Amino acid sequence: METPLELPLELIQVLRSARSVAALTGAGISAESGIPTFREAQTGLWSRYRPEELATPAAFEKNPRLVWEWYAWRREIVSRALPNPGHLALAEMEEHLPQFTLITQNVDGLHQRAGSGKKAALIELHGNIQRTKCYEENRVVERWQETPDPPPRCPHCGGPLRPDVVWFGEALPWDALEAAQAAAANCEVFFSIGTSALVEPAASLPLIARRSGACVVEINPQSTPLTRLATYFLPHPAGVVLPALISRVWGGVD
Ligand code: BV8
Repeated sequence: METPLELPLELIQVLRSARSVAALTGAGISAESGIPTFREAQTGLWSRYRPEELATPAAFEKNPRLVWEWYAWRREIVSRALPNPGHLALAEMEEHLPQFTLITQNVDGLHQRAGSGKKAALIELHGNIQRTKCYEENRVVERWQETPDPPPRCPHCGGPLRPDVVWFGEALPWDALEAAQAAAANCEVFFSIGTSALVEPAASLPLIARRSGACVVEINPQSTPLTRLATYFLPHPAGVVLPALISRVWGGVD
Protein backbone atom coordinates (compact mmCIF):
# COMPACT_ATOMS: atom_id res chain seq x y z
CA MET A 1 0.00 0.00 0.00
CA GLU A 2 1.53 3.35 -1.05
CA THR A 3 2.13 5.72 1.85
CA PRO A 4 -0.08 8.83 1.36
CA LEU A 5 1.78 11.76 -0.18
CA GLU A 6 2.39 14.32 2.55
CA LEU A 7 4.31 17.46 1.66
CA PRO A 8 5.74 19.13 4.78
CA LEU A 9 4.17 22.61 5.14
CA GLU A 10 7.56 24.05 6.14
CA LEU A 11 9.07 22.79 2.87
CA ILE A 12 6.25 24.44 0.91
CA GLN A 13 6.94 27.71 2.73
CA VAL A 14 10.71 27.46 2.23
CA LEU A 15 10.22 26.92 -1.51
CA ARG A 16 7.75 29.83 -1.78
CA SER A 17 10.36 32.23 -0.41
CA ALA A 18 13.43 30.57 -1.97
CA ARG A 19 15.52 32.54 -4.43
CA SER A 20 18.09 29.88 -5.34
CA VAL A 21 17.33 26.16 -5.79
CA ALA A 22 19.43 23.32 -7.25
CA ALA A 23 18.37 19.79 -8.21
CA LEU A 24 20.50 16.70 -8.84
CA THR A 25 18.81 13.90 -10.80
CA GLY A 26 19.77 10.27 -11.38
CA ALA A 27 18.44 7.33 -13.37
CA GLY A 28 15.33 7.12 -11.15
CA ILE A 29 13.71 10.20 -12.69
CA SER A 30 13.75 8.46 -16.09
CA ALA A 31 12.41 5.17 -14.68
CA GLU A 32 8.80 6.37 -15.26
CA SER A 33 9.78 7.00 -18.90
CA GLY A 34 10.60 3.31 -19.25
CA ILE A 35 14.39 3.66 -19.13
CA PRO A 36 15.88 0.99 -16.83
CA THR A 37 17.93 2.39 -13.93
CA PHE A 38 21.44 1.17 -13.24
CA ARG A 39 20.31 -0.69 -10.12
CA GLU A 40 17.73 -2.71 -12.07
CA ALA A 41 19.09 -5.86 -13.66
CA GLN A 42 19.72 -5.33 -17.34
CA THR A 43 17.39 -7.17 -19.67
CA GLY A 44 17.81 -9.69 -22.44
CA LEU A 45 21.20 -9.89 -24.12
CA TRP A 46 22.68 -7.49 -21.57
CA SER A 47 21.40 -9.28 -18.45
CA ARG A 48 24.75 -11.05 -17.99
CA TYR A 49 26.63 -7.72 -17.68
CA ARG A 50 26.67 -5.12 -14.90
CA PRO A 51 26.72 -1.50 -16.20
CA GLU A 52 29.86 -0.83 -14.16
CA GLU A 53 31.58 -3.57 -16.23
CA LEU A 54 30.61 -2.04 -19.56
CA ALA A 55 30.82 1.72 -18.82
CA THR A 56 34.64 1.78 -18.55
CA PRO A 57 37.59 2.53 -20.89
CA ALA A 58 38.99 -0.94 -20.13
CA ALA A 59 35.77 -2.62 -21.32
CA PHE A 60 35.87 -0.57 -24.53
CA GLU A 61 39.50 -1.38 -25.18
CA LYS A 62 38.89 -5.06 -24.50
CA ASN A 63 35.73 -5.34 -26.62
CA PRO A 64 34.85 -2.08 -28.43
CA ARG A 65 32.10 -3.77 -30.47
CA LEU A 66 30.30 -5.06 -27.34
CA VAL A 67 30.40 -1.65 -25.63
CA TRP A 68 29.37 0.21 -28.81
CA GLU A 69 26.41 -2.17 -29.27
CA TRP A 70 25.35 -1.76 -25.61
CA TYR A 71 25.14 1.99 -26.15
CA ALA A 72 23.34 1.52 -29.49
CA TRP A 73 20.74 -0.59 -27.60
CA ARG A 74 20.40 2.12 -24.91
CA ARG A 75 20.15 4.89 -27.57
CA GLU A 76 17.29 2.93 -29.13
CA ILE A 77 15.45 2.74 -25.75
CA VAL A 78 16.08 6.45 -25.11
CA SER A 79 14.85 7.49 -28.57
CA ARG A 80 11.51 5.72 -27.88
CA ALA A 81 11.16 7.22 -24.38
CA LEU A 82 9.24 10.40 -23.56
CA PRO A 83 9.79 12.88 -20.72
CA ASN A 84 7.51 12.02 -17.79
CA PRO A 85 5.68 14.32 -15.29
CA GLY A 86 8.83 14.43 -13.14
CA HIS A 87 10.93 15.87 -15.98
CA LEU A 88 8.13 18.27 -16.94
CA ALA A 89 7.75 19.51 -13.35
CA LEU A 90 11.47 20.34 -13.15
CA ALA A 91 11.22 22.22 -16.46
CA GLU A 92 8.32 24.22 -14.95
CA MET A 93 10.22 24.82 -11.69
CA GLU A 94 12.79 26.97 -13.48
CA GLU A 95 9.95 29.31 -14.54
CA HIS A 96 9.05 30.06 -10.91
CA LEU A 97 12.50 30.60 -9.38
CA PRO A 98 14.91 33.52 -9.73
CA GLN A 99 17.82 31.05 -9.70
CA PHE A 100 17.46 27.35 -10.59
CA THR A 101 20.23 24.90 -11.56
CA LEU A 102 19.43 21.40 -12.83
CA ILE A 103 22.33 18.98 -12.49
CA THR A 104 21.84 15.55 -14.04
CA GLN A 105 23.84 12.33 -13.90
CA ASN A 106 21.67 10.97 -16.69
CA VAL A 107 22.86 10.73 -20.27
CA ASP A 108 19.40 10.28 -21.85
CA GLY A 109 18.71 13.94 -22.74
CA LEU A 110 15.12 13.74 -21.42
CA HIS A 111 15.48 16.93 -19.33
CA GLN A 112 16.27 18.94 -22.48
CA ARG A 113 13.33 17.29 -24.29
CA ALA A 114 11.08 18.26 -21.34
CA GLY A 115 12.11 21.91 -21.79
CA SER A 116 14.69 22.28 -19.01
CA GLY A 117 17.65 24.54 -19.66
CA LYS A 118 15.70 27.23 -21.52
CA LYS A 119 15.73 29.79 -18.68
CA ALA A 120 18.18 28.18 -16.27
CA ALA A 121 21.40 26.17 -16.15
CA LEU A 122 21.23 22.50 -17.12
CA ILE A 123 24.44 20.64 -16.30
CA GLU A 124 25.09 17.17 -17.77
CA LEU A 125 27.71 15.76 -15.39
CA HIS A 126 28.15 12.47 -17.27
CA GLY A 127 27.71 13.55 -20.89
CA ASN A 128 24.99 12.59 -23.35
CA ILE A 129 24.41 9.24 -25.07
CA GLN A 130 23.16 10.98 -28.22
CA ARG A 131 26.60 12.55 -28.76
CA THR A 132 29.49 10.52 -30.22
CA LYS A 133 33.19 11.31 -30.06
CA CYS A 134 36.51 9.95 -31.36
CA TYR A 135 38.20 7.66 -28.82
CA GLU A 136 41.64 8.90 -29.94
CA GLU A 137 41.07 12.63 -30.49
CA ASN A 138 38.33 13.02 -27.82
CA ARG A 139 36.37 15.39 -30.09
CA VAL A 140 32.68 15.13 -30.99
CA VAL A 141 31.90 13.60 -34.41
CA GLU A 142 28.55 14.49 -36.02
CA ARG A 143 28.53 12.09 -38.99
CA TRP A 144 30.20 8.77 -39.70
CA GLN A 145 29.91 5.75 -42.02
CA GLU A 146 28.05 2.83 -40.44
CA THR A 147 30.13 -0.33 -40.63
CA PRO A 148 29.35 -4.07 -40.53
CA ASP A 149 32.09 -4.26 -37.92
CA PRO A 150 31.25 -1.68 -35.18
CA PRO A 151 32.41 0.63 -33.69
CA PRO A 152 32.44 3.00 -36.69
CA ARG A 153 35.68 4.86 -37.37
CA CYS A 154 36.50 8.54 -36.93
CA PRO A 155 36.31 10.29 -40.33
CA HIS A 156 39.31 12.45 -39.33
CA CYS A 157 41.82 9.99 -37.89
CA GLY A 158 40.31 6.53 -38.39
CA GLY A 159 40.20 5.85 -34.63
CA PRO A 160 37.21 4.04 -33.07
CA LEU A 161 34.14 6.15 -32.16
CA ARG A 162 32.61 6.02 -28.64
CA PRO A 163 29.66 7.62 -26.88
CA ASP A 164 30.34 11.08 -25.42
CA VAL A 165 29.65 9.94 -21.85
CA VAL A 166 31.87 9.84 -18.75
CA TRP A 167 32.87 6.25 -17.97
CA PHE A 168 33.85 4.94 -14.53
CA GLY A 169 37.45 5.93 -13.88
CA GLU A 170 37.18 8.95 -16.21
CA ALA A 171 37.20 12.53 -14.97
CA LEU A 172 34.01 14.55 -15.27
CA PRO A 173 34.14 17.66 -17.49
CA TRP A 174 35.81 20.08 -15.08
CA ASP A 175 33.57 23.04 -16.05
CA ALA A 176 30.39 20.99 -15.46
CA LEU A 177 31.62 19.71 -12.09
CA GLU A 178 32.78 23.18 -11.00
CA ALA A 179 29.42 24.74 -11.93
CA ALA A 180 27.55 21.96 -10.12
CA GLN A 181 29.64 22.36 -6.97
CA ALA A 182 29.12 26.14 -7.02
CA ALA A 183 25.35 25.70 -7.42
CA ALA A 184 25.30 23.24 -4.50
CA ALA A 185 27.31 25.62 -2.29
CA ASN A 186 25.08 28.63 -3.06
CA CYS A 187 21.52 27.33 -3.02
CA GLU A 188 18.87 27.51 -0.29
CA VAL A 189 17.19 24.24 -1.30
CA PHE A 190 18.95 21.22 -2.87
CA PHE A 191 16.89 18.36 -4.32
CA SER A 192 18.42 14.89 -4.75
CA ILE A 193 16.00 13.07 -7.06
CA GLY A 194 16.06 9.45 -8.26
CA THR A 195 19.66 8.67 -7.41
CA SER A 196 21.16 5.93 -5.27
CA ALA A 197 23.65 8.57 -4.05
CA LEU A 198 26.58 6.16 -4.58
CA VAL A 199 28.47 7.48 -7.60
CA GLU A 200 31.14 10.11 -6.92
CA PRO A 201 31.76 12.97 -7.28
CA ALA A 202 27.99 13.59 -7.92
CA ALA A 203 27.05 11.96 -4.61
CA SER A 204 28.99 14.66 -2.71
CA LEU A 205 26.93 17.51 -4.13
CA PRO A 206 24.07 17.24 -1.58
CA LEU A 207 26.68 17.17 1.19
CA ILE A 208 28.22 20.41 -0.12
CA ALA A 209 24.74 21.94 -0.06
CA ARG A 210 24.06 20.67 3.46
CA ARG A 211 27.40 22.05 4.71
CA SER A 212 26.43 25.43 3.27
CA GLY A 213 23.20 25.40 5.26
CA ALA A 214 20.80 24.44 2.46
CA CYS A 215 17.59 22.47 3.03
CA VAL A 216 18.26 19.06 1.39
CA VAL A 217 15.22 17.25 -0.01
CA GLU A 218 15.56 13.64 -1.17
CA ILE A 219 12.91 12.19 -3.51
CA ASN A 220 13.25 8.41 -3.91
CA PRO A 221 10.88 5.47 -3.19
CA GLN A 222 13.87 3.79 -1.46
CA SER A 223 16.19 5.18 1.20
CA THR A 224 19.83 5.76 0.29
CA PRO A 225 23.06 6.70 2.17
CA LEU A 226 21.87 10.32 1.84
CA THR A 227 18.49 9.76 3.53
CA ARG A 228 19.68 10.15 7.12
CA LEU A 229 21.41 13.43 6.20
CA ALA A 230 18.50 14.95 4.29
CA THR A 231 16.26 17.61 5.82
CA TYR A 232 13.23 15.99 4.14
CA PHE A 233 12.90 12.49 2.67
CA LEU A 234 9.87 12.07 0.36
CA PRO A 235 9.57 8.29 -0.28
CA HIS A 236 7.58 8.50 -3.51
CA PRO A 237 8.22 8.38 -7.28
CA ALA A 238 9.52 11.65 -8.74
CA GLY A 239 6.67 11.69 -11.27
CA VAL A 240 4.21 11.88 -8.35
CA VAL A 241 6.01 14.19 -5.91
CA LEU A 242 7.33 16.87 -8.25
CA PRO A 243 4.00 17.79 -9.92
CA ALA A 244 2.36 17.84 -6.45
CA LEU A 245 5.10 20.17 -5.16
CA ILE A 246 4.68 22.52 -8.15
CA SER A 247 0.92 22.82 -7.62
CA ARG A 248 1.20 23.23 -3.82
CA VAL A 249 4.02 25.79 -3.92
CA TRP A 250 3.20 27.78 -7.04
CA GLY A 251 -0.27 26.67 -8.07
CA GLY A 252 -2.19 28.83 -5.64
CA VAL A 253 -3.36 25.65 -3.83
CA ASP A 254 -3.03 26.38 -0.12
C1 BV8 B 1 35.98 9.65 -11.26
C2 BV8 B 1 27.62 7.61 -17.67
C3 BV8 B 1 38.25 10.23 -11.03
C4 BV8 B 1 27.93 6.34 -18.39
C5 BV8 B 1 28.04 7.13 -15.31
C6 BV8 B 1 35.17 4.46 -4.12
C7 BV8 B 1 34.66 5.55 -3.43
C8 BV8 B 1 34.28 6.70 -4.09
C9 BV8 B 1 34.42 6.78 -5.48
C10 BV8 B 1 34.92 5.71 -6.13
C11 BV8 B 1 35.30 4.56 -5.48
N1 BV8 B 1 35.74 3.68 -6.41
C12 BV8 B 1 35.66 4.25 -7.64
C13 BV8 B 1 35.18 5.47 -7.47
C14 BV8 B 1 34.94 6.46 -8.49
C15 BV8 B 1 33.68 6.12 -9.27
C16 BV8 B 1 32.52 5.78 -8.38
O1 BV8 B 1 31.89 6.65 -7.81
N2 BV8 B 1 32.21 4.48 -8.29
C17 BV8 B 1 31.10 4.06 -7.46
C18 BV8 B 1 30.41 2.86 -8.12
C19 BV8 B 1 31.61 3.73 -6.07
N3 BV8 B 1 33.40 7.35 -9.97
C20 BV8 B 1 33.98 7.55 -11.14
O2 BV8 B 1 34.67 6.75 -11.71
C21 BV8 B 1 33.75 8.93 -11.74
N4 BV8 B 1 35.01 9.45 -12.15
O3 BV8 B 1 35.86 9.47 -10.08
O4 BV8 B 1 37.12 10.04 -11.87
C22 BV8 B 1 39.28 10.83 -11.90
C23 BV8 B 1 39.70 12.13 -11.62
C24 BV8 B 1 40.69 12.67 -12.42
C25 BV8 B 1 41.23 11.93 -13.49
C26 BV8 B 1 40.76 10.66 -13.77
C27 BV8 B 1 39.77 10.08 -12.97
C28 BV8 B 1 32.88 8.82 -12.98
C29 BV8 B 1 31.49 8.43 -12.57
C30 BV8 B 1 30.55 8.52 -13.79
C31 BV8 B 1 30.30 7.16 -14.34
N5 BV8 B 1 29.31 7.27 -15.45
N6 BV8 B 1 27.16 7.31 -16.32
C32 BV8 B 1 26.69 5.59 -18.76
O5 BV8 B 1 25.57 6.05 -18.44
O6 BV8 B 1 26.84 4.53 -19.41
S1 BV8 B 1 27.46 6.78 -13.77
C33 BV8 B 1 25.95 6.08 -13.99
O7 BV8 B 1 25.71 5.32 -12.85
C34 BV8 B 1 24.85 7.08 -14.05
O8 BV8 B 1 25.18 8.24 -14.76
C35 BV8 B 1 24.60 7.35 -12.61
O9 BV8 B 1 25.38 8.42 -12.18
C36 BV8 B 1 25.10 6.10 -11.96
C37 BV8 B 1 23.92 5.34 -11.44
O10 BV8 B 1 23.47 6.08 -10.41
P1 BV8 B 1 21.95 6.58 -10.32
O11 BV8 B 1 21.72 7.62 -11.34
O12 BV8 B 1 21.79 6.92 -8.91
O13 BV8 B 1 21.08 5.35 -10.74
P2 BV8 B 1 20.83 4.06 -9.88
O14 BV8 B 1 20.26 3.05 -10.80
O15 BV8 B 1 22.05 3.76 -9.10
O16 BV8 B 1 19.71 4.51 -8.82
C38 BV8 B 1 18.43 4.87 -9.27
C39 BV8 B 1 17.70 5.35 -8.04
O17 BV8 B 1 16.41 5.82 -8.45
C40 BV8 B 1 17.44 4.26 -7.00
O18 BV8 B 1 17.83 4.75 -5.72
C41 BV8 B 1 15.93 4.04 -7.06
O19 BV8 B 1 15.39 3.75 -5.79
C42 BV8 B 1 15.44 5.36 -7.55
N7 BV8 B 1 14.17 5.35 -8.28
C43 BV8 B 1 13.65 4.35 -9.02
N8 BV8 B 1 12.48 4.76 -9.56
C44 BV8 B 1 12.27 6.04 -9.15
C45 BV8 B 1 13.35 6.43 -8.35
N9 BV8 B 1 13.45 7.64 -7.78
C46 BV8 B 1 12.45 8.51 -8.02
N10 BV8 B 1 11.38 8.22 -8.80
C47 BV8 B 1 11.26 7.00 -9.37
N11 BV8 B 1 10.19 6.73 -10.13
